Amino acid sequence: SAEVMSHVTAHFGKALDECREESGLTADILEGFQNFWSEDFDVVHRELGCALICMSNKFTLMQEDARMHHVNMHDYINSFPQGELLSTKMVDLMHNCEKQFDDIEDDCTRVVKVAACFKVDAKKEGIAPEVTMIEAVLEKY
Ligand code: BOM
Repeated sequence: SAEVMSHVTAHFGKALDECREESGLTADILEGFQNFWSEDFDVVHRELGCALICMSNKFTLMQEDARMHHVNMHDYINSFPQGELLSTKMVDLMHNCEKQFDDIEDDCTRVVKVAACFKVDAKKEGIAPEVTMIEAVLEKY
């Protein structure tokens, strides 16, 4: 559900500050990670891909090849309130997107394409949160 996704996004997004320097993702491009879900934010910057790799590595959600670690991602999502409602769906959606861009060699470029695909598909599935929903739970993490 979108409610569960708001918790996952709020928690995952806390790692952004630790990853800004090495990724080059400025506040000018993305001020807070909750804005990833905004209609007004285009998921296009290579720096965001680099940041997502760095953030994922803080929680061991990726393998060495910068592809999703399926078991760890499933467990991570399950750790949130009602996470079991979303974990299998989210892993499936992400993997489906990964397969579509598997030919892109540059890790940061590929991951931002996967993230853009995931945003579109999550909206289609009705599990994309509103920015205000994320902001309402940011203080819990
Ligand atoms: O092949 C790379 C797989 C990882 C792609 C990362 C996509 C992340 C989308 C960004 C939205 C995140 C919302 C919640 C955090 C999920 C970890």
